[in-house]
Amino acid sequence: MTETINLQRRLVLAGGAGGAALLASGVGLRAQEASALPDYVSFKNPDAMIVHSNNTLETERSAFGASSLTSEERLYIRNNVSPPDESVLDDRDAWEVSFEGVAEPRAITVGELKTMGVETVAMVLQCSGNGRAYFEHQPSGTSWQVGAAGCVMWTGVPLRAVVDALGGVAEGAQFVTGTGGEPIPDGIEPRDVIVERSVPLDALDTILLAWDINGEPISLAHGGPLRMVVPGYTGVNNVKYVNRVALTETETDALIQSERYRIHPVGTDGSPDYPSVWQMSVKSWITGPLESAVAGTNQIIGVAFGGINAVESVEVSVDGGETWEAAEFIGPDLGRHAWRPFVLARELEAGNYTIVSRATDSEGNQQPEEMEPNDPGYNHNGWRAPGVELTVG
Ligand SMILES: Nc1nc2c(c(=O)[nH]1)N[C@H]1C(S)=C(S)[C@@H](COP(=O)(O)O)O[C@H]1N2
Ligand SMILES: [Mo]
Repeated sequence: MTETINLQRRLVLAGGAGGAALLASGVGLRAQEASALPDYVSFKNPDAMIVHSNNTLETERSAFGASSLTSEERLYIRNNVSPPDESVLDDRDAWEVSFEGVAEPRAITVGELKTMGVETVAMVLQCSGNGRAYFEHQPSGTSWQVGAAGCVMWTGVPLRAVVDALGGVAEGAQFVTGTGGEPIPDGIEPRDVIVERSVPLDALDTILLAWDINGEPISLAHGGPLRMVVPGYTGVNNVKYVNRVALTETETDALIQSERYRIHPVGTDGSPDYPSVWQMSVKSWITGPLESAVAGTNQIIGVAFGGINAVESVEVSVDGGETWEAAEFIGPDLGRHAWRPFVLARELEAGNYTIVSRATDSEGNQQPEEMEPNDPGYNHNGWRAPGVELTVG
């Protein structure tokens, strides 16, 4: 609890004081008080973003409100490498993807992919490190709170349709491996920086190769001209600027797969012996009110999702988890992989409250109170730490 409050205070302070020093210490700046958003994300709403660095921008918790979908203007950003040159968007349909590990491998342009099938999925895109700030061992890496996530709608061709058109899956394939098309700087070993991720072949039936986000062509920042999206899997598996899709017998040996993004004990190094960050677990958080509220009826709102499963229900507690009340979902159900905003209308007298939420998925999995730590601080879904300290007056 105190950790959360301290973080919030530090974020507020960060806006006023010496920005550069605070950035260096890993605490984000509120964008409206930072000098500017980085150029390639200048379309973002500055009031909605916390700038941790050029390559890491977090959505302000209050900016989620009760929305079923997150606009590109508010969606978080996480780039491991600098994006390709903007000129790749001059002719989006000319972008080429090579398909391997199928009966008839070949390269296909986005223009041709658009003739092979079309589907839309709403899904939570969430960085594996979302909630890292809540681990007590202070993992290295961006101190994301709740805002390295959003719910977005992607439109593209089902990978299954492309694989079928290419004669089906090659014998022995166990993984779908997608490669990001960022140019690799000279003098660097490609394997060390390439964004290449493998996910289990099971995901083949839900993966889309997407060209639109929320009904518009995907911006460069979010992976245009083409992104491989894997519903229910953490952010890193959703490869932007995808230029190769291979059905492979083994996982890629790129560092981002073999050593990084693994769940390993605090103080150890990552390796292929530990589980990869793949499927997401059930999670929720309160999005309002966040600091103060007026005595009387309050609409306590938040978002909840099941990750790889659908979300079934969500409860809210105004006394830090002593007693729970069922919240109601708001708006349409956008499918298994989307989040659902929720509300609890609650009478609150003047006083101090600790507001927390706890979701359950369709398989009966419920968010734990505390999250077992792992060295890099991935997959946080404990309900206690993201609680809100609310003063009602
Ligand atoms: N090509 C490519 N794909 C990528 C990345 C990247 O750096 N390059 N970052 C990954 C990570 S770690 C995350 S959390 C998400 C972030 O997606 P966003 O910036 O669109 O929010 O993209 C993933 N896909
Ligand atoms: Mo990420």
